[in-house]
Amino acid sequence: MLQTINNIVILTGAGVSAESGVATFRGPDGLWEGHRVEDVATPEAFVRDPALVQKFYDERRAKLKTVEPNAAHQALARLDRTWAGELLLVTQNVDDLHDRAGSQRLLHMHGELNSAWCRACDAHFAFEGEMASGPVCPHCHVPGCLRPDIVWFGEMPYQMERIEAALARCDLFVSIGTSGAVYPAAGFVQTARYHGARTLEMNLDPSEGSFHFHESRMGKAGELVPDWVDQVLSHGLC
Ligand code: BV8
Repeated sequence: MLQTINNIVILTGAGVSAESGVATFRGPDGLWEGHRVEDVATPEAFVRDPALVQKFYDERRAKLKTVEPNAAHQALARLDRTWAGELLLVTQNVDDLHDRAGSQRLLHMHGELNSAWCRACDAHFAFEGEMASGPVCPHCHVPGCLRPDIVWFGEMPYQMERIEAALARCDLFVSIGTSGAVYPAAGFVQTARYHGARTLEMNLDPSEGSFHFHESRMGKAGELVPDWVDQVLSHGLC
């Protein structure tokens, strides 16, 4: 049943950046760039071995300079420029590919590689260098107090109230390229359905939450997303 839509919330995960050459979290070997997630993406890991964690994020930050937005990022940016109704693109990704493609109505719920958080003065600011050497904070001038501005396991994702409000108002919730393994993001589809939204998943293979969606389209984001954006922009239906 096709319905008219006005307000859209889109959630993306690592799968939307896979065709740009950015590693996903749960590859075949279950490791993430050779590490167990709990060894590099928790506050406890940062206390236990700050050098390992800083190196892990310095390498991923540096890699961003070698990759480009793909057709999925570009199609979502085109939707952002054109859609007259409400639109919020919530990404779990910490890469800058949605930003570089031009998406404006964008929210990084798990932080960004190109941002630093000073533990001395609590400043959050754009950062593109390497952190392992203990650079000075440009705000408080204290050296060696920067951490990646990333939401680790056990930490509260950013702007949850804004996300919940958008989910309560949306007519359409679209999930793209995520395994549905991590909460609270994995629960957004249930919140959207509770509020009466239609729900669509586009993913390379079934996710842990596929059964929650009204519709699931299996395939590569670089192929599925541009077709879906064309469909929405030409008919305003889903
Ligand atoms: C919190 C930043 C509370 C790091 C990330 C037990 C039950 C339920 C929940 C929990 C539990 N125990 C603990 C929790 C909470 C925990 C959680 O959910 N754990 C899981 C493991 C069970 N969650 C948290 O800790 C969150 N915080 O709950 O706070 C709180 C309350 C009060 C006060 C304080 C705190 C915080 C979670 C955030 C962690 N940070 N990222 C970094 O990037 O360095 S998570 C990370 O994994 C991602 O950001 C993402 O969110 C998540 C899942 O990754 P995906 O993006 O889905 O990637 P994945 O590889 O898994 O899947 C890729 C998909 O793409 C696949 O399905 C694949 O098929 C598809 N794909 C591949 N190629 C393509 C494709 N699709 C299309 N096209 C392609 N070409």
